[in-house]
Amino acid sequence: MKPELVSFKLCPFVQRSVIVLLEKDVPFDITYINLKEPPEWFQAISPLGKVPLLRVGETVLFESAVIMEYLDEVNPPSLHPADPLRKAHNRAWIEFASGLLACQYNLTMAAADAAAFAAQCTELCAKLAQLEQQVAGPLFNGADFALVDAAFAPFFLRLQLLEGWHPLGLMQGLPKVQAWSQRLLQRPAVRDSVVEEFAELYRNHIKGAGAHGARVFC
Ligand SMILES: N[C@@H](CCC(=O)N[C@@H](CS)C(=O)NCC(=O)O)C(=O)O
Repeated sequence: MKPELVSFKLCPFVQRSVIVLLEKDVPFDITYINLKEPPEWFQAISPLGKVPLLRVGETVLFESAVIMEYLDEVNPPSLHPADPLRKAHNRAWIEFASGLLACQYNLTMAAADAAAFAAQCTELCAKLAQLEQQVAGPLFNGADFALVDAAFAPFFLRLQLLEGWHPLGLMQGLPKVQAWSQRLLQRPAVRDSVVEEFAELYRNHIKGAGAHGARVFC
């Protein structure tokens, strides 16, 4: 059965699953909705009112980490490390990646003024410094691409754009994180995981939010 992802075009959480599906060359459908005016059918099936959803036949899955794991499991070979401890460690860092995405959202869309923006930069730098200790290099676990890499890639794709629009140097002094980010962004599955007009849409989204990030990046 062909899986169907329900998404909106800028969602980093949906992007994780798109990367996994592209890495595994699995056919899928993707339906985009407007999150500001979600259609009734979406409200009826989304327990948290959030994307991603994955529809497989009559079953609806939600939560990006759960969806990634399901897609990985039914499309072997697995992108998780085989060792249970390492696998659990990867899952823990996937959760950390979600915190990083929330921080990036606050930086771009929520920080009301320069002070709040600076506080988000400080928090992001601290989180990235934590990450530097964990990256084996060149990818998170070493040579093999894993689900944990797919979970972080949407963050790095956005960070690259933000740094291009207004250099903040958030990865300065973090050589492993920098090299990891470069490797991820070179992967076709990562590059192809967003719509063609992504950069423009992302910038307009930040502008539209009208927070301090709009003045910095747009
Ligand atoms: N923990 C969720 C987070 C998903 C999430 O925050 N999705 C955002 C879009 S990127 C959303 O649907 N927001 C709508 C809302 O919160 O009302 C996951 O990992 O799937």
